[in-house]
Amino acid sequence: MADGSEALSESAAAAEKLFAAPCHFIAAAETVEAVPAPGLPEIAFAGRSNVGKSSLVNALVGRRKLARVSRTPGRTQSLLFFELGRRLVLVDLPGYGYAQVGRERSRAWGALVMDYMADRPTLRRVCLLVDAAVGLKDFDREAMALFEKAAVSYQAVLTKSDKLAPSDLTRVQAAIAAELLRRPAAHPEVLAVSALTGAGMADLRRALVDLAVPARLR
Ligand SMILES: Nc1nc2c(ncn2[C@@H]2O[C@H](COP(=O)(O)OP(=O)(O)OP(=O)(O)O)[C@@H](O)[C@H]2O)c(=O)[nH]1
Ligand SMILES: [Mg+2]
Repeated sequence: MADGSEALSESAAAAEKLFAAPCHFIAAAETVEAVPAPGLPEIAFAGRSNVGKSSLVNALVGRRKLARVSRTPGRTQSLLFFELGRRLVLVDLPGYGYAQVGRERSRAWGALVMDYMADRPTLRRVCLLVDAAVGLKDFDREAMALFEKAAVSYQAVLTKSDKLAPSDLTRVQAAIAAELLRRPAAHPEVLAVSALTGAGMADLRRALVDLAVPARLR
């Protein structure tokens, strides 16, 4: 068949192979000094506290307890670095925008993340996670402004898609895509995933595989 479906299944297989590779913790950084030296291409996962960043990192690599998931928002407070198959680094960022964390901590978040991003040539993309049932909030827009300032491209990924009916999910996805059209650093495609059911995970893996070191170079 020359209709493109072969190419599609080829990239899907390549993506599944990458994310099935061994993944291990490399470092936790609470200060910019503790951030490991840049090496492999990196993808960072950002979003409000409790949006499901750690759950998504675990689901991507098919592990349950790699990154710690918590019922208490604001639990991940450092940048967590995980190496995948010697081809890619995944970075679980601390969450922002949790009321109890307060303005002071929120500024500290911005400063730490900005310090990390400002000088990170290996950072290929930020996945900006947005709870499908909550939508974009001003905290997310502030985060986008920060990524833009650091000249880092980002892609919106709706999390917890299992909480919404398919028609509502499509509506939220379209509204966010329309808003992101006005932001040149934003990837035009808005994905939707559920770490709980696995929905959309293959699409997300496929969107990220091209950012890794190609398998043939390993
Ligand atoms: N229904 C549903 N719940 C989810 C999903 N992903 C995560 N959760 C729940 O959301 C809560 C927060 O998940 P985490 O992965 O710890 O969120 P986080 O963004 O890493 O949170 P912080 O590190 O505190 O910023 C937990 O109770 C998870 O079980 C999902 O796909 N569907
Ligand atoms: Mg977390």
